[in-house]
Amino acid sequence: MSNLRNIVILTGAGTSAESGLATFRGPDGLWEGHRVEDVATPQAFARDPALVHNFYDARRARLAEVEPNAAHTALARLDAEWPGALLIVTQNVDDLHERAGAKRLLHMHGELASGWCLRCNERFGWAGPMGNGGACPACQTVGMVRPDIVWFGEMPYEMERIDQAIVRADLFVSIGTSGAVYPAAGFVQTARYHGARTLEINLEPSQGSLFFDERRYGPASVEVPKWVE
Ligand code: BJW
Repeated sequence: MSNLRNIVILTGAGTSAESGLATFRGPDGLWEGHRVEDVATPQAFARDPALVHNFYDARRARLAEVEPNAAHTALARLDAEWPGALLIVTQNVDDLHERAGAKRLLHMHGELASGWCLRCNERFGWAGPMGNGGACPACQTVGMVRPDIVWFGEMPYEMERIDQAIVRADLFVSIGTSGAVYPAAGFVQTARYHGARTLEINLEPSQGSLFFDERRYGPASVEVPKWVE
């Protein structure tokens, strides 16, 4: 990595799989018979808020039981030691990157531990279950708090900062993501277009695997520390 300065790392659910958090797609990628595309939309929330709150309450509870794995730790070490620009863009709504110590990190699809009041528009830390919306700590309105998660059809967070980092990147690395969800799935092509080398780390080829110059297939907890060394 001697002639590299600027690194962008995109992470997905496969990065946290070995910590014990389920991925979205594939054989185990269903939640109580629902596809994520049917639960993670503003329309689903408007239709059946209790169902959607249940989905996120269960995942928030599960998150409290798990720990970062060797992939998170290796990325946090790289973040601490890399002298050039580095940005970890995670699609994950868990906090395992920050618990491992990563600092240069963006959550483009929101965070489980955050609530968003649709009445007063405030966002705030939310550790426990939301039940049916809870009371907003800012305006005290009951039943108007939603998970601070980017659902299908909504604009992912921090797109401007992400685009700027990708355009400048010398190396773009994609870890444990299926490449099924845009705009994240398109980052590799933008990075290539602007001259970055591209590396995929995954259990198996993703939907965009042909866009990567280098591919390393195996568990993230093994392949990420090997790459960082
Ligand atoms: C391992 C492993 C191990 C397993 N080691 N690897 C262009 C074309 C078509 C459609 C669209 C388009 N642009 C936009 C759309 C619409 C839509 C979309 O992409 N639809 C697709 C289904 C086609 N996108 C949107 O609506 C987005 N918004 C948007 O585009 O706004 C407009 C806009 C315009 C212009 C610029 C910018 C924006 C919003 C998308 C929001 C996604 N939200 C979700 C749910 C919320 C979060 C949550 O509940 O947690 O985010 S969906 C879900 O998928 C979640 C994830 O972050 C996301 C990606 O999933 P991920 O991480 O890739 O997981 P999996 O399960 O798919 O894959 C796991 C991978 O890990 C696999 O590859 C395994 O092999 C691997 N793996 N174990 C290494 N141990």
